[in-house]
Amino acid sequence: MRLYLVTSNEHKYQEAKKILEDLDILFLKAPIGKFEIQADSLRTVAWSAALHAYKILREAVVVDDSGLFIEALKGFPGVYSNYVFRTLGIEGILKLMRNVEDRRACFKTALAAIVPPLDVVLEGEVCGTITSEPLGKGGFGFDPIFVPEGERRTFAQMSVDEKNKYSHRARAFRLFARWLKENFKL
Ligand code: ITT
Repeated sequence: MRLYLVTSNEHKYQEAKKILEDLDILFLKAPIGKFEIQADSLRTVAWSAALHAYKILREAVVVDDSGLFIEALKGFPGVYSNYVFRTLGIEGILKLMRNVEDRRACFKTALAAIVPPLDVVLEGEVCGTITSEPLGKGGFGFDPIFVPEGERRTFAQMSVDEKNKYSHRARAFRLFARWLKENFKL
């Protein structure tokens, strides 16, 4: 089976690939971009992007839409994480969090897949805390300021395998791997 991940983000592809590597599938980055609607839930964004990609490719597709939800900011940047990362950036988030004691935050992923004749939407989540300064050079996005529960290092201070032990994306893709095994005997 050939399965396309629809994303412009190479890091996402590398993280997901490690989770799916035991399955007998050819996991590729799609030759088309991710079509992103503006919506207030990750599930809606992921599902509409998957549908759009499937209509073009007519092959099995999977989309991951993710975001960082900060408790003290009432869930901001959430579904706007991509835009906020490109505009305010990490420094902007740290500024908003200056002198804020409650540092709790969660990363969430909604994964939508169309694997004919079936489709599915799954979720993954990891909670932790926002640091007061960026730490580490690995990963992408908000990785340098997020420490998952049970760790002292940020995601940016970890290898892909270490991040995959905890991450929202890895959790969603492990559920997806199980779903593929159960439904397609891979
Ligand atoms: P695609 O939409 O093309 O897949 P993207 O990077 O824009 O790539 P999202 O819209 O799903 O991905 O993610 C929104 C933002 O949330 C992203 O730009 C990052 O800043 C942040 N983000 C998502 N997952 C992350 C992770 O595992 N580590 C750090 N930041 C993450």
